[in-house]
Amino acid sequence: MTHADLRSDTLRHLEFSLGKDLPHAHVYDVRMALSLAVRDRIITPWFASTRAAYAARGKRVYYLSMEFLIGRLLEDAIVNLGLMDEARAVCESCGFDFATVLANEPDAALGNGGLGRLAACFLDSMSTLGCPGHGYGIRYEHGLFQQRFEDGVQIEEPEEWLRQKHAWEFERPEVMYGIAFGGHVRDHDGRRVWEPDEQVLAKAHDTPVIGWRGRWANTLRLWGAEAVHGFDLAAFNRGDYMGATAPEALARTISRVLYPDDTSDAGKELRLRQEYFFTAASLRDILRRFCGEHEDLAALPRHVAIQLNDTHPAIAGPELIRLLHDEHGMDFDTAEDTARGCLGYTNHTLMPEALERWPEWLMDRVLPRHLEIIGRIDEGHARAHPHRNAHILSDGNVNMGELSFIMAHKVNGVSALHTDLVKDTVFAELHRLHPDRIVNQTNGVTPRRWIVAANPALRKLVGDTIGPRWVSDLERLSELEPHVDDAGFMDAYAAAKRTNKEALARWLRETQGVTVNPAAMFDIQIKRIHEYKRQHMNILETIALWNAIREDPNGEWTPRVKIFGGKAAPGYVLAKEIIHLINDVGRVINADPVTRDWLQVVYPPNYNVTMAERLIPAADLSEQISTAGKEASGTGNMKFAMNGAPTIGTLDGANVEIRERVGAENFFLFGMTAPEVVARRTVEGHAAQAIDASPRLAQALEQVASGVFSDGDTDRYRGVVDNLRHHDFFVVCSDFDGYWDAQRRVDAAFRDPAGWMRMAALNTARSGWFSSDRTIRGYMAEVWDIAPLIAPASDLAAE
Ligand code: 6GP
Repeated sequence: MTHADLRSDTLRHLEFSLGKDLPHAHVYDVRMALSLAVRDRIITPWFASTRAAYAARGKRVYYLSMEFLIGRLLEDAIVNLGLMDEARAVCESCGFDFATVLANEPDAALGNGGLGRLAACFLDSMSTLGCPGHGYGIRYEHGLFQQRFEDGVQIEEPEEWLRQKHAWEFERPEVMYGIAFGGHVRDHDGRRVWEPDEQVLAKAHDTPVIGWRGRWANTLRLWGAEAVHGFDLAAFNRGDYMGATAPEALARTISRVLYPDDTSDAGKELRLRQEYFFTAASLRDILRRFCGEHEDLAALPRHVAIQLNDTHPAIAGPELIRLLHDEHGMDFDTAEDTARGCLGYTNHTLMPEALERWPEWLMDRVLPRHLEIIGRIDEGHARAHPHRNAHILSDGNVNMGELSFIMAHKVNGVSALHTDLVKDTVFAELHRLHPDRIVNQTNGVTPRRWIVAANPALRKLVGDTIGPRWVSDLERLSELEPHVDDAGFMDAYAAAKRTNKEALARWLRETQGVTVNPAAMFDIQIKRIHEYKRQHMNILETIALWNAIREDPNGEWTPRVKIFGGKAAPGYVLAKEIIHLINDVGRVINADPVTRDWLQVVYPPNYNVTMAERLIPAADLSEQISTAGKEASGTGNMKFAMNGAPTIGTLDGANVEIRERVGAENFFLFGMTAPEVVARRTVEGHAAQAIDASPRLAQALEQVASGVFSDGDTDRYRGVVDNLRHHDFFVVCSDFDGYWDAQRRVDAAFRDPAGWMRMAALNTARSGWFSSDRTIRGYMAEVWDIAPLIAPASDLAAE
């Protein structure tokens, strides 16, 4: 395909799909027209993949997830189809800057953080590998809230990505299911029959997901909620205009907002309804597809692998039993075994507040038949294991973690350490009863987005050095390793990093009005704001460093820009206080003429996937400083490593595996291990002891408490300060000195530019294992038992 083809298709869409003449076109029109022209090129491989999947009569994977944090899609499609140069030329020939056109697309922020972004990387890898499957989720009208700062305080505003037409989706009004809620269960001739009293329609919206080089495309199917009878004409005719639209508004509530919370049970009936809504619609769709191809429902596990992305779709177990037993007449035990044969469950966090539990009364009200089925699953499990303590139903709650475990044939953690902790803590007893069920699948990220699209400078250098095959075979990055001794290569590597840092500096100047020095170290912590992720430890270290520089302004310092990004759940008061503190500290420090050349704090608001794509390639240092045992895996840590930013971090989550692979000498380790953290917490007054032992920390805390950063307001940070002084569950104080020392090792290392770059390049060369292609291969082999339908890209001749 030539630039002329893409251009004529774009102009045709501009005219006939957008109804615009080029001289009058806005950037929106050009972006939409280009998107439609690119989308057209996905259709043929998409149909071919669907036909191949049907022809194979084999197994398909269904990835059920409340979140798909896909971000922007245009550049992704262009990259995967290899249309970069053509697309750029089309924009330029139309008189538009390519980057501006790409930037016009709203981020599809249909997720909170790691779990949702992982689902998006998995879709990319499944399509790249030719693993036939679908993603199933909710088409939220409002994605994750928009964050802005008012005097340093987080303000949440509704996100409006669907104000404009969504270029990538196909609405499927013919694929619609009635999803029932509420009512009662009655006995009919010895059969239990659910008589619901409410119904909402689930309508499908499909987005094709194209893999690398356009060899395969799967579907992301998102459900939108609609009312059965959307408009009450009688009410309207009575003059009750609000009442007339009430049924529609009520039904639509289900797919209206993404819950802005990634670690705690929202405890809302609406959330339970959302979970059932998309799970039930997806299962109906899966059974419809299966029944169109096969007769015998007992064969379901041979054709269907359903992955539960955390417990949010856990109701899939009882719902599948209900469909097989109540509706298709399979006997209960066979239905339960059949369901289990299909289901896999991924656990993404050990945080106790994130393990979903629904009050039985609520489940009874919303899903009465499911509560009965859950009771029966629980009793059956108790009969098989008479001395067990782990129950699905306990203390008036339905424990969705236990339900997921018992209903899945495989359960996985997301890093080696996390999987061990899953075995030893939350599911210790169930693991003992089912020792073969838990497996590990360490997370990964897609190099198509996180290197090829996000870091063109590095992509070019890697391609020039080792050829093109690394993109679908990331372990080949190791072929870069011999080049770290080659001065020419290292100069080019440093130049690529410098290009990215200059681009970030420009963006910060243009959008935030902040001037930073691209020669300074860009030290970046981007992720949800949470006490366990310890952004407050980072900002306390910043204060201590500020103090140290002021005491000795002529000392040997390393210039640093500390960059933060991330949102706090709106109801998480302490996390919001941490955001305020970072902004306050930044305001004071950035205004200090003595330290300005050495230390700056920058916190651009509204961190999202697009901002991550901008920050990560420009990073020198990756902050992965969670309390050991708390971060299940992390995936940002992998993106930084690939893009040549060494980690400062604890032995937590996938940091452990990153360090093993990149080498201990290319990783700045500090802090207690997971068992040491547990032991430390039992020491009475551990926080006070640590503060007494660290004059630096004591001083920084005292400055925060006494209002140095809050215009003398001694109340503003009482929450954070009291928590650290008296509770400190996340052992910030006890890890502080270790963190400080590690940062000084970082400073010293950065003062040797050649040594630093070598470390950065070794991080890139040794991070090939963290491709989500590797992760998906692991799921295919160990959880889904499915083979790809295309040959491995590594078998292809180099393009
Ligand atoms: C996150 C974990 O916190 C993170 O460590 C991990 O990398 C990511 O999942 C992907 O596995 N968990 C969530 O985002 C979450 O909502 C319920 O967990």
